[in-house]
Amino acid sequence: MSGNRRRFFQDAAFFGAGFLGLAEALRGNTPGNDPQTAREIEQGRHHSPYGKHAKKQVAPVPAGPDPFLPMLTPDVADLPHEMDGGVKVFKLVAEPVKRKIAPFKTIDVWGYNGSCSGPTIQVQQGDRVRIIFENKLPESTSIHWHGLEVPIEQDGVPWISQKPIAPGEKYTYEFTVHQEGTFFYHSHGAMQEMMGMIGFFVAHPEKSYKPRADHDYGVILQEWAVLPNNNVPNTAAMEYNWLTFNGVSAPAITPMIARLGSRVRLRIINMGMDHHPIHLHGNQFVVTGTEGGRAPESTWYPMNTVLVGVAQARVVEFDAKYPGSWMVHCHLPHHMMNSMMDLLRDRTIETVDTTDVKALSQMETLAKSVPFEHVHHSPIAENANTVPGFPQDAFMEMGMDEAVAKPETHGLPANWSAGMMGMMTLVRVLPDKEYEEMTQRIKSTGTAEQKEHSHGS
Ligand SMILES: [Cu+2]
Repeated sequence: MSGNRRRFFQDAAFFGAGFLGLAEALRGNTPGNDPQTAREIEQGRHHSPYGKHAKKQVAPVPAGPDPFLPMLTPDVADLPHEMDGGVKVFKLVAEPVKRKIAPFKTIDVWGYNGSCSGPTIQVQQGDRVRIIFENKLPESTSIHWHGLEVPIEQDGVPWISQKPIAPGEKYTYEFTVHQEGTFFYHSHGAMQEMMGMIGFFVAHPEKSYKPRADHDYGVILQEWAVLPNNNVPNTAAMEYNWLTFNGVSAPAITPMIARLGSRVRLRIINMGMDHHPIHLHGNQFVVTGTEGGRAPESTWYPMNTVLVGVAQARVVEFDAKYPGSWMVHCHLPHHMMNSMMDLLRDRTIETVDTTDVKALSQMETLAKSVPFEHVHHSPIAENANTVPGFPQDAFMEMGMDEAVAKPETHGLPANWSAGMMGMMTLVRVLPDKEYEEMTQRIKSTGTAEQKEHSHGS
């Protein structure tokens, strides 16, 4: 078994460790009880997040990168790789994709390897990577490695650094990743970007971040303008009616699961037209990284809302101290909604449908067409119709628990999905016993991306 092959299995093993809740093996990260750090401090080699070494000359520490815990991208698979000598080889295919963004809405987008958002590429600082790219789009394209310091001929800008990759053509990118951090790959055509052509490119650090995280999750922010009864996003639009995390709208987004007492890392990247203030309920976090890599600890301060601007990455971390299902969502009001126009189909919105009976019957008709069970909406006052401004949120709820059920939603209260819309998901912080049960449930039932992880090559 070659070293590289062994290294791959090592990576896979560490993925399994985190996913199956065996992250204890990775814990004990304070400088006092982390052998690596303790040794570095002892030998005067402990270095800052910038990588500046202490001046003192010391004997070399045994070489080799630290094992890392791969990031999980809910609802998106990892891109598998093979080893060729010392090179990690990925095969990336640009192609049209049908993406089910809600139980009643599938859109025609463009992505990579059948996925939109594109599959997650994970490497480690120092890796040599080769991406064998194939264009199955009806037009030319190229791939830009956003934030990565690569030679100009690898930069993926049509006509500037390479010729456009024509339909049916293959092109090979190859470079060494000397950085650590949260990067992305995307088409360098603006309309293709808005058609969905983006994915994570995560470079895990050669030496583990301190403190180490027990869970690592990634979210891609995207926006879509899809007219009623249409499936193709209008990429020239300036207004959006569908907002997604990893290519899925709430409540169809898979919740993130964390063990009570663990440290959670959440990486968020934005490839849209708007900036998104991402808010976490019930917890404070610190921003530990940007699209430029790890931020020095001296810059960390408590927050619970982080603005993720276009083309930016923000990495936040928090200690999951409080059990519960905590919302993570964009706080722009119109990004906390889904378009229901498709459900109306050839019906018109009747502004007189503001009474309980009429609204309820309309919602029931819509729900039946999907189909899912419609739960009676929250109570309204008897004289609601006499109050100027009514209705606002009344009649907006459309619970669809069963239509979006998966292992990660198990145990949520009835009608939990009614208030979940747009860019919105949950971090479910579970005590040990529930966490173990949940990981067993996920393991035995599984979802597409997790199966991908478990047999990846
Ligand atoms: Cu937003």
